[in-house]
Amino acid sequence: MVKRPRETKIKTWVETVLVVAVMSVGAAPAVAHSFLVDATPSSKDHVAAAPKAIKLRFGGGVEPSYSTITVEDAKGKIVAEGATGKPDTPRELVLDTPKLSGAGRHVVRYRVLSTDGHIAQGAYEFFVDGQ
Ligand SMILES: [Cu+2]
Repeated sequence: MVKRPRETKIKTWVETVLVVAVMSVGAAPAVAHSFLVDATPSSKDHVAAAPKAIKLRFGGGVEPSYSTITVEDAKGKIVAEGATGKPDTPRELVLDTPKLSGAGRHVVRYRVLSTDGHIAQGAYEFFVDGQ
């Protein structure tokens, strides 16, 4: 009879963990992971000239010092890398691209640390039509 209360306790603990796990899964869509919600230029955009900066906006706060954005030009060469943020816009990251030039398909890749501890990463393309 010494074992009984302990078994009950463990069972209760397991049940609690399961309930919390199920709740977490159910609540997942409501939790604002820092997915990309907007970008300038945006995915599939056609712009007349190479942009001087890439701006990404996420669904939640991001940590600039643990985040990276890169841009590849039409030749696949990385022409800019980094990410800066401002305290008053915690969901935005900017990559200055002063050396970006030339027409064609450009690829933006990002890997960011969300303030909730998750990593969000992805890539999209945009097109420079002119020049
Ligand atoms: Cu998250």
